[in-house]
Amino acid sequence: MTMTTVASTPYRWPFDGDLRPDNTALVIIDMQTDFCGIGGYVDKMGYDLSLTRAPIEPIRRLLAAMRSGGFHILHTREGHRPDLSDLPANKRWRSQQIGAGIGDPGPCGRILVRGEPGWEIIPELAPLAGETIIDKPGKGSFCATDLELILRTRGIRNLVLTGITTDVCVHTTMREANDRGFECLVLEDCTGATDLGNHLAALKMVTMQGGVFGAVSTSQAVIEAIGSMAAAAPALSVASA
Ligand code: C5J
Repeated sequence: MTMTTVASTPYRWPFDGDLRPDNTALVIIDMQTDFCGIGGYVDKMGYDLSLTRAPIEPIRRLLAAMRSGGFHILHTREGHRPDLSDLPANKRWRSQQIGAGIGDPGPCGRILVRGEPGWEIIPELAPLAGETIIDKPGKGSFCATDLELILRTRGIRNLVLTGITTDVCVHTTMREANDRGFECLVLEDCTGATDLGNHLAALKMVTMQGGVFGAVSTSQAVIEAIGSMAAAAPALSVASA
């Protein structure tokens, strides 16, 4: 077996060098207008949108590379049913305290409600037909979704995690995935938080205990690893001919 790994901290990822397009997915978490667009949920809460918009370009480049490399691509969207039957009362109450009540009308439609303009994935990172979209009511992508079933059915065990926000939905998803035995890599330039300190702290947490939830890297390192796989492929087919 050819070993391909990504330069990352605190270990080269994945741990066993088994990185292939068919066992690896790019997961793009919650790149929705509500989290990075003008008039969306994060904007209504008064946070700095430049922090949650910073990963857009790096993700766009990585997405193009992983699409052409034949990797699995998954997108997630956080949002609630229009009747709010899946919105816990405490989540709604907290959002109201900060002036961005989930389910309330806003400049981008009802905040964090499925089907509303603010809930849509931003056009720069729009899913292609055939790419999986996971709709989730919570922070983690495994809670109350069919994500695990889809990953296991497709034989995916390596997850490259990107999106927003680093300290909330990306971290919760990484922790859920790690506990289920998935091998996770989070990319520092393809994630962002509503607070830079929280972004940096969330990344640092991953690197403790030999990589307590996985490893941390950059989009460039993943793109280079994909390039080295592509460069090795013709040599392998010549060698086996
Ligand atoms: C939050 C998310 N922060 N996508 N959602 O409420 O991180």
